[in-house]
Amino acid sequence: MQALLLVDIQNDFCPGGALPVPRGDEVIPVANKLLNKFSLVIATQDWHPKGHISFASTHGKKIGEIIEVEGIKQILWPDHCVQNSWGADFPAKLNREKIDYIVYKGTHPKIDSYSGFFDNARQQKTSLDNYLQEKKVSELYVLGLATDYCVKFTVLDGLSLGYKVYVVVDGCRGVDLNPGDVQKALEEMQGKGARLITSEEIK
Ligand code: VGL
Ligand code: ZN
Repeated sequence: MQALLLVDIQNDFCPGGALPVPRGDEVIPVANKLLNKFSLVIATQDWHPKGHISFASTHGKKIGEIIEVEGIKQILWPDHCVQNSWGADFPAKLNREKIDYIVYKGTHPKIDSYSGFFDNARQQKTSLDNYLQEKKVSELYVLGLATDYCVKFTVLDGLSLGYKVYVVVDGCRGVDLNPGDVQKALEEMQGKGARLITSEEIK
C-alpha cells in the first residue's frame, strides 16, 4: 500500500506566515495535483503550545540562535504554528477534504519535533508509524515544508523504520538558513536510501 504524506503545509511556513519558507506556497498546487492520485493521504501539522521550547521569545533570545536543551541542539525560531492559530492551519488553497489522517507534532512544550515520526529527543513516537502499520502502508511519497528540516527528518525516520520512501522534489521547498542546506538535505536523504522523484513521474 502506498500513501501520500504532506509535511507541514501550513500558513506559517508560507509567504505571509511567521516562519515563511521561500516560495513555500508553490508546494500547494503540487500537493493538490497528487492528492487525487492516492487512496490514502496523510498530513502532518507542526502544532506547538504557546511558549514552546523552539521559540526564541520563550528564552528572550534572538531568532536563529542555537541553544542546548538537555543535550539537544535547538535552533530558536519565531513563534510559529501555535495550536489552533491561523498560522498552524492548512493554507486555504490546499484541498484539505482529501486528507484522511492528520498527525500533530511538536506538541510537547519542552521537546521540539521536526520528524513526523519521533520528537527530536527520540523519546516519543507520534501516531504516524502505528497508523501506517494499521493501513499496511509500505511506501511513502513525501512532499512539503521544509526540505531541510521537517521533510528531511521525516524521510530519514521513515527509512529507518523500514518504509520505502520517495521524495517528491518539486513538491518541497526549504529554509536554506545556510545556503546549500537544501541541496545537502536532498543528498543526505538519497544517501540513506530515499528515491528523489518529480511529481510528473507519479501516474
Ligand atoms: C519546521 C522549523 C521549525 C518545519 C518546523 O516544518 O520544517 N521548521 N518547525
Ligand atoms: Zn516548529
